[in-house]
Amino acid sequence: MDKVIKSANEAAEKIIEWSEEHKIETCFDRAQRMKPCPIGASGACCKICHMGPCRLVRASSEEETTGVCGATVSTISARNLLRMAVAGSAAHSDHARDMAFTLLAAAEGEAKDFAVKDVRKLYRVAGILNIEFEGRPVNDVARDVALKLIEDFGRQKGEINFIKRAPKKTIERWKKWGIIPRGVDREIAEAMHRTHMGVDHDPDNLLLSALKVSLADGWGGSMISTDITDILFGTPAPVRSEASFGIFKEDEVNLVVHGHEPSLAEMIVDVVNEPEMIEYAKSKGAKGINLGGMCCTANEVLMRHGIPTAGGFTNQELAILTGLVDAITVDVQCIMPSLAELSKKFHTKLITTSYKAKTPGAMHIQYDEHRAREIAREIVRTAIDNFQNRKTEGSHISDKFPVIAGFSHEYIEYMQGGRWRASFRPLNDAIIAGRIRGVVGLAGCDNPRFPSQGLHRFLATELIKSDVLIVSTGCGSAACGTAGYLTPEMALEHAGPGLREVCEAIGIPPILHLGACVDNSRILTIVSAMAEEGGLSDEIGGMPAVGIAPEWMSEKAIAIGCYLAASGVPVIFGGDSPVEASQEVTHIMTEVWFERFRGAMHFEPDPEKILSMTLDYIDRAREALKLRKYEPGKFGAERVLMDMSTRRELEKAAKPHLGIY
Ligand code: SF4
Ligand code: MSK
Repeated sequence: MDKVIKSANEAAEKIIEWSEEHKIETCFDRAQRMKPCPIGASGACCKICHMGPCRLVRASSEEETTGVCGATVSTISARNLLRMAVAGSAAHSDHARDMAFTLLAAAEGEAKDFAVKDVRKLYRVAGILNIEFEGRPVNDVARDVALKLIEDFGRQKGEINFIKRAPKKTIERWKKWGIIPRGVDREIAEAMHRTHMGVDHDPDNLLLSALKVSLADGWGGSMISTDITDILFGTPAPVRSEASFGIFKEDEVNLVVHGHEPSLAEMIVDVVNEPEMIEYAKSKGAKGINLGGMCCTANEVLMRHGIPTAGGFTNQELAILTGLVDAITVDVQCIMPSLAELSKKFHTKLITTSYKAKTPGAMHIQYDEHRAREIAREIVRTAIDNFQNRKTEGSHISDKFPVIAGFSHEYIEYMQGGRWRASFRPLNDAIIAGRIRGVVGLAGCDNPRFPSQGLHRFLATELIKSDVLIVSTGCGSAACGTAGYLTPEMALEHAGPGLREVCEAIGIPPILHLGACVDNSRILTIVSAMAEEGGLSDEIGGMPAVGIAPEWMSEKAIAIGCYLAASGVPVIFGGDSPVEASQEVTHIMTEVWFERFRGAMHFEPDPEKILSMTLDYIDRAREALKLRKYEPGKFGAERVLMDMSTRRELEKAAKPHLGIY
C-alpha cells in the first residue's frame, strides 16, 4: 500500500513518522480515523432545537425533505453558515476588545509595563477617528482613541467608525443592501437571535446577516485589533528570521508562545532578554533562553521582533514531539486540547493564560495586563525550571528556513516611494502595465485533512510563476515560511518575469507576510488604498484581486471570507463546501453576491481548479478595467520603481515605526 503523505512540510512529515513509530497519536491520525459526517459537512444538519437534530437527507431526488419545523435545507445551511460567521467574528472581535482595554490601561497608567510605541500610527488612527492629537500628551490621545474604539463594540445605532475607510462606492453597495454594521456585539447578538429556532428562514436574508456581522469583524473588530497592536507594539517593518522546527535549540531553554493575542507574548519577548533571567537559565545548565512562536501569536512577534516561528496550526503537536520544548504558553484560539495529554508524554509544561481558554491537564497562570511583566517572568521561570527535566527522546529536527516578514500596510506604502512619496501608485502602475497580473491574499489555516500546508505551497508557487503578487497572513504565511518561500530569492527562482523585476527592484519577496489571521484587515486597507490611488477600480470590487483559504478549518476563516466577499473580493476556499447541500445557498454566495458586491465565496476541493478560477477572476477583472491583456514577459509602460539604494539615499533619516509613513 502507498504511504499516505500527511504533511507536505518535509520536517513535519519526519516528525509524524517518528510519532507513528513511537505510537503517539497526532491530529493527522485522528483526521484519518474520524471521517466527517457527510450530512453535517454539507450543511444539511440542524441541531438548534430539541425537536431535532434534523438531518435533511433526501429520500429521493424529487422529494423535498424538511426538518420537523418545516425548515428547508437552504434555511438550515444558510443558518449554519451564519453561525460560523458569528463565532469567527466573536473570536476576532473579543481579541480586539482585549487589545483596546490594554491600550486604555496603558494610557491611564494602569498597565505600567506597556506604553504607546508607535506615536505616528496613534496619530494616524486618531485622525481617522476625528480625535485632536496635535500638541496633546500622547497618553491623552491614546485614551481617547481607546475609548472611542471601545464604544464601537457596543454601538447600538449608526455605523462603526472604520467603515469610512472603505471606498465610497463600496460603502454605497453596503448601504443599498442594508449591511453596514453597527457595533459587532449588537450584530453578533442579532445574528444569534435570527438563527434561533423559528426566526429568520429566508436564506438570502440570513446570508446578508452573515455579511453584516463579518463586516463588523473585518472593518471593526479585526481592524481595531491590528491598529491598536501596531500602536502599542510597533507597526511592522521587514525583519529577517527563521521558520520550522530547527528553530529549537538543544542547549537552551525553549519556550513557545502560541495562540493569537500578543500582549503577553510581547512582554515575554522583553523578559527573555533580561540579564537576570538569562543568568537564571545558565544556573540551570542552559546556555540561554530561546523563544519561538506558533500559529498567530508567532506571526505577531515575528512581524515585530523577528522571533522565529515553528509554524502554523498543524505543527503545534509536532513541536512538542521534538522533545525540545520546555514550556508552551497559550492564550486564545486554535489551541488543540490534545496538547495537554501529549505534553505529559514529554517533559513539556503546557501553560494556559486566559480564563476564557482553559484546558484540563494544563497548568494555568492567569494573565493580567496590569501585572504583565511579573506574569511573563513567572512563565519564563517555569520554562527555565523545566529545562533540567528534558529527556533526550523526541524527534529532533534541524530543518529551518530564512524568512522575511513584517509587511504592514504602512511599510508597503513606504517601500513604493519612500517617506516623502509613499503611495500605492507603483503597485497600481505595475498592475496596469501587466508586470504584475494581480494580487492574491493567500490566507487561512492549514489542515490535517489535506497533506497539510501542501495546498498553500502549490498555490503560492503557481501564482507567483504567473506574476501574481501574494500577500499572506496567518497559517498561510507559516506554511510559506516553513517551506522557505518568504525570501527575495523565491522571486528569483520561481516568479514570472514581471513580478521578478518588481521584487528585484524593491528587494522584496514575492509573498509578503502581512501578519496574523486578525491582520487580514490589512488586506482591506491595502485594496482600499489601491482604489483611492486610481487607475484601477474605484472600489474594492473589480480589482484584479482574489482571496484564497485553501486549507481553512476555523470559523474565523468563514468570517474573513464573508467580509472580503462583501467588500468586493472574490474568495475561494479549499475542501468540500459546508453549504453543498443547498444549491440555492451556493448560488447566492457565488453569483448573487458577485452581482451585488463584486465579491463571492466559493468552495472548491480541486487545487488545480482553485488556481484556474483565481487566474480567471484576475484576468476578467483586468479585461473589465480595460487593462492590457496579461502576457508573460510583455509589459506596457509604467513609472520606474525606485530601487532600494536610491530610496535609502533619499531618506537616511527614516526610522522603522516612527518614520516609515
Ligand atoms: Fe429540526 Fe427545525 Fe429544530 Fe432545526 S429548528 S432542529 S430543523 S425542528
Ligand atoms: S491561527 S484561524 S489556524 S490561520 Fe490564526 Fe492559523 Fe487559521 Fe488559526
